[in-house]
Amino acid sequence: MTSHIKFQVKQLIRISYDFLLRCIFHILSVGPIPTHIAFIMDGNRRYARKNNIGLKDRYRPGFLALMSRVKHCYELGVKYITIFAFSLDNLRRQPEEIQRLMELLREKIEVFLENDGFIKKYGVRLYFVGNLTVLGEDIHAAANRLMEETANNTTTYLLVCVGYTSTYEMVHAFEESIHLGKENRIIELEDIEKQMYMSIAPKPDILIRSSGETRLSNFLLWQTEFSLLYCPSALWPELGLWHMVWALLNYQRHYAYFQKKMKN
Ligand SMILES: *[C@@H]1O[C@H](CO)[C@@H](O)[C@H](O)[C@H]1NC(C)=O
Ligand SMILES: *[C@@H]1O[C@H](CO)[C@@H](O)[C@H](O)[C@H]1NC(C)=O
Ligand SMILES: CC(=O)N[C@H]1CO[C@H](CO)[C@@H](O)[C@@H]1O
Repeated sequence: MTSHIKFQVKQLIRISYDFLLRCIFHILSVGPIPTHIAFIMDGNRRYARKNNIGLKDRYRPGFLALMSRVKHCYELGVKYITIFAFSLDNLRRQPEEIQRLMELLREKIEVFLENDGFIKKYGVRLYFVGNLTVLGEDIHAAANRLMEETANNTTTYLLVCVGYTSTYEMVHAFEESIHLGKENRIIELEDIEKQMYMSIAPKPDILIRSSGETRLSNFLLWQTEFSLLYCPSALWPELGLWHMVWALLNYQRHYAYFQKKMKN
């Protein structure tokens, strides 16, 4: 009997807590809202180890967390979300793990292509950013199809960085600028910026990296000069609404500073 009551009290506390967070979220939505939030989804492996999740399902909790965070952001009015799925460096991990990630990616692309409830509801345009040949032919083709299917959407954007590293992006952009540059013409900053893969979006206002790591790990080095960095210790699947509230509060507190910096 007492354990039953204890359970109910716990439930009640949890529901009140969620309700409270939602209220705070609503209050914050009256203030300035970032246009672009980028995520480094770190800590999936540690989370799986902590919770005895096998290799097969290692990335599933992380995917659920991702969808939940993305929806909250879109509902709040954030237009662009960028996620660091896996870098070129990640590909040096165990092949079995890469294969799992690829399978999950393929499965999710197929779900999006077949049942576009999420895409429709939020008017999402999907971009895969980076050297997509690392995906292999099948997944590359599916990714291209998904990009084409959503190409007319303009409400929100989801940028999925795969086979991406910042240094690779820069080299690619420099090469393109030189290639496109006319003879005897000095290459300007804008020429290079235009050739960056990420030029499809404004620079991120906030970069969140989970699991307490405070490195950028070759992600958006060019684009984060004025971004607010937030590195909560929560592992990626544990990153919750509370962390988003905290990031938003910090953003709003420093909003005047960011505005000034961005203009200069
Ligand atoms: C993309 O990656 C593939 C495979 O690693 C490589 O062969 C190719 O040169 C890369 N493409 C570019 C444009 O760098
Ligand atoms: C996007 O718009 C163009 C031009 O209106 C149209 O030809 C194309 O079929 C549309 N694509 C999709 C996937 O709806
Ligand atoms: C709001 C909006 O334009 N949604 C469209 C996004 O793209 C999908 C797939 O083409 C359409 O079905 C939606 O209507």
